[in-house]
Amino acid sequence: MVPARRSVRTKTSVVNGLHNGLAIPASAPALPIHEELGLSLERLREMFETMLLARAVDERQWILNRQGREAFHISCQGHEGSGVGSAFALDRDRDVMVPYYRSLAAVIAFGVTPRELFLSALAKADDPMSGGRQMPAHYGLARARILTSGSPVATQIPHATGAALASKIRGDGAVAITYFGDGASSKGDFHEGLNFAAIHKLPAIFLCENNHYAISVPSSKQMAVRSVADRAVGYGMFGESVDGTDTLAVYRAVSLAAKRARAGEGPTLIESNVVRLTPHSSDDDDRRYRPEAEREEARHHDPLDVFRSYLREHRLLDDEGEAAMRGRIQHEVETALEEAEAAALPVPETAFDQVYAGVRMPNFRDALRP
Ligand SMILES: Cc1ncc(C[n+]2csc(CCOP(=O)(O)OP(=O)(O)O)c2C)c(N)n1
Repeated sequence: MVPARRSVRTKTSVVNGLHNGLAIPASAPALPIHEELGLSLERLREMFETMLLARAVDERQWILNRQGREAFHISCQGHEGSGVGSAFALDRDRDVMVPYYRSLAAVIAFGVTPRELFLSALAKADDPMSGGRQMPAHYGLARARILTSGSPVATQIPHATGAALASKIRGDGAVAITYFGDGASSKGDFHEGLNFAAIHKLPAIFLCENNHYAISVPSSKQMAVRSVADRAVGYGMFGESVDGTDTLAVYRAVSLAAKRARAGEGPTLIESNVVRLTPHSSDDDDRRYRPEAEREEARHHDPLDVFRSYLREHRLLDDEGEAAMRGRIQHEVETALEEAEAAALPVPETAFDQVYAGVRMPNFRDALRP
């Protein structure tokens, strides 16, 4: 199954009388999309470089996993355009991100560094996400305004609603965005989080990255609606379905959602149709449940290729520019990994620190000493 190449607005937009589209008169000459969106050349290149960096970190993590150095990996490959397009549409000095395990590109765009990501992947003591206590890909960093993640699917959705409520109470103009998959949209947390946010007109953006699978379960087996965005009408909020392999389409949808949120018009549900270019995680084999033709088709919708083609077509990127980006990224990833590998592992006696208040880890080494 490949992502639907469509942009659907649900009936909610009509019900709420909301307008989703830039106010360009029909007679105006068509501008390139990035100009219409007000994106500078520098910003576009930054977006592309962030996508390339996310892919490079991700690919290195697969190698670390296969070498037995990283316990587990869950990939963002195919989700980079959605992560970067959405994060760049927000204000990272003000807004709050509530990510999920495929949000590697989004968290990099919000300021998490490759060194921090490798410290976390290798469960080192200086891992700023959890000091080596969480599994890899459980992102969270106060400095970058990223809420910590839990493992149960969809629990981050009501957390984002809470962050949006806090913003409304404080009146600080912050928007909370949360990311999740199509499978998560069938959980109770999704219903509770969206319902509450819509009732209270909270500044929240619910971004469903629909890669059309929940591990091995195709989306047709877990929802009867055509699009996750169709569910928005049931909550009385704006809903939109976009091609999530198109970075600029996601940028546009999230920019408009943020504008509505800051104007007090409430939350938005966006379905971002992406591709999953890898198995669900390092621990399954998707050849057991996905036909090869379908996996091959997904590779033709790689968001990196989609964005590169756009930049090339508009002469915004040449061979030299791309080679320079790739060189910088290779150096950054190598250096970050070297530093993370040289860093210390957590001391066993600290295992309960920050996990249970007032509980000390028994000193097993002394206890087991003959
Ligand atoms: C409550 C709960 N049930 C099951 C799991 C195991 N699990 C981890 S990821 C996942 C699939 C989620 O699929 P989806 O929401 O579509 O996201 P995707 O991985 O496709 O991006 C499942 C079932 C879990 N972590 N939590």
